[in-house]
Amino acid sequence: MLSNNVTDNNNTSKVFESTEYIRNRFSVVMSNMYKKEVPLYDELLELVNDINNDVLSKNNNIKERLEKTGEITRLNMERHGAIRLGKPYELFTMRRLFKVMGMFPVGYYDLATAGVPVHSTAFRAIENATLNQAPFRVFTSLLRLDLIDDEQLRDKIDTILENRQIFSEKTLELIDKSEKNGGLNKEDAELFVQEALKTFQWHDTATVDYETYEELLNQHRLIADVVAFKGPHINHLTPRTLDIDQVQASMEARNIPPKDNIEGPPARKCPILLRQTSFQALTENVTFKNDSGSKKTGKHKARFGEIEQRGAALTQKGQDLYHELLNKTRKAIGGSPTAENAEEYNQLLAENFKVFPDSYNELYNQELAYFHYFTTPKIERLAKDKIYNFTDVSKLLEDGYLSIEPMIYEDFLPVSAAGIFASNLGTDDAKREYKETSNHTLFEKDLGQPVYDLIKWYENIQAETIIKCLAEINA
Ligand code: OOG
Ligand code: NI
Repeated sequence: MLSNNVTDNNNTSKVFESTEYIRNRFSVVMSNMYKKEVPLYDELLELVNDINNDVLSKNNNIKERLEKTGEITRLNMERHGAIRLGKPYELFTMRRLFKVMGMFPVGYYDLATAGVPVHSTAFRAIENATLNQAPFRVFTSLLRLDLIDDEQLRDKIDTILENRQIFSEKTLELIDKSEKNGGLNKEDAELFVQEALKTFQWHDTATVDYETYEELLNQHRLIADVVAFKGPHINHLTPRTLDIDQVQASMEARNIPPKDNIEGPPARKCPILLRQTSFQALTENVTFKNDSGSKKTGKHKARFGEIEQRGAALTQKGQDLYHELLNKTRKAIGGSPTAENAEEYNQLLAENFKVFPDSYNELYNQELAYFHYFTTPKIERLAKDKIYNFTDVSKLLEDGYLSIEPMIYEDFLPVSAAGIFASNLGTDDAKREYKETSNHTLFEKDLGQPVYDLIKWYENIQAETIIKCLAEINA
């Protein structure tokens, strides 16, 4: 169904697989790999699936909304993963690799302010229809060596990273081929998926000796995770749930130890943005080798499980209000919540968010969220002699010729990301502060292109749905 009958530049009769097909295929093989690597992930998928089915069977309005926006078909396929890269070449090439699957960098996230020496983007599809067909995203971070003040260690890291190649020869060849021809045929697409997957797999042998590992770890646990291994192992793969509170409450019964609090906004009738929780990183055995050939076994914590619930995408005004209320709550309890004050934090968060309107009508009226527009059967009754345009939209909506459904937030939240990072790091790491912050320009230079602007993306998609409605009305 997702195959695309495209011919290549030379107009030969080769048939390319669609990028959606390749992306879905990649998401499936990655999920199968992660199930084997982290068995708790499989358990979590089962839990999320049960809860989603339960929510859908009990709430017809949620089901209808998801059917209308086209999200119902993607719900159980939806995943995001995360990787951490070491050097600019890796980010540059990762962009090219993801493009083969129709994934593009959206947004810039600065995590240095939250004590994590990386900056990031998320690779994902950028057309609404293809997002529904293949909803796979990868949060991708690049280590910021410029934030490491120990010059000697910085040089050492530089040398280690200089000597590593995280992509197989075959992957690089197929990226070239896809760029040159404008796509990959069935056989090449499958080969690409299998080869590219290798970059994301876990290696239980470190590339450095134990002393170096400890030195990296002492600088920051995350630096050890990026630098001491052969490649950027996927560190979590997150399914989407329709009720994260129910997942959080059911995790312990299944022996999946949850994080102390859910990141993001509080529970609401109309969910906004993104709420996330996770289970603690596994402690895994790693073999370290030294020059004399002797081996030492140590432990490494990096890979964890995460679950998310997605809600309405917010306008700049909505995001500003979200951050204001979140910061107010964090400030009142003295920063990130801990196991001891998680309950107090949740109560205060719910209290503070009472001023954030909790009906889709109000979110629309106050221009706090983005919406998909739909025509209603009533448009048959509209006068045929008038041409309708953007200025008529609110009146058409008011009079019932149009209806709206919230647009789902497709991206990430830096404060939540930092909270997830922190729950998997020692407290000392979580409290670190880096003086210098955002380096958006350098990130885009290393990436090799600008990232898509988040707000502009939602505005454009919203406008697209309005244009489609107007075309129907004016037809
Ligand atoms: C990335 C964490 C960010 C999210 O859901 O916010 C993320 C990482 O730990 O590498 O995946
Ligand atoms: Ni995540």
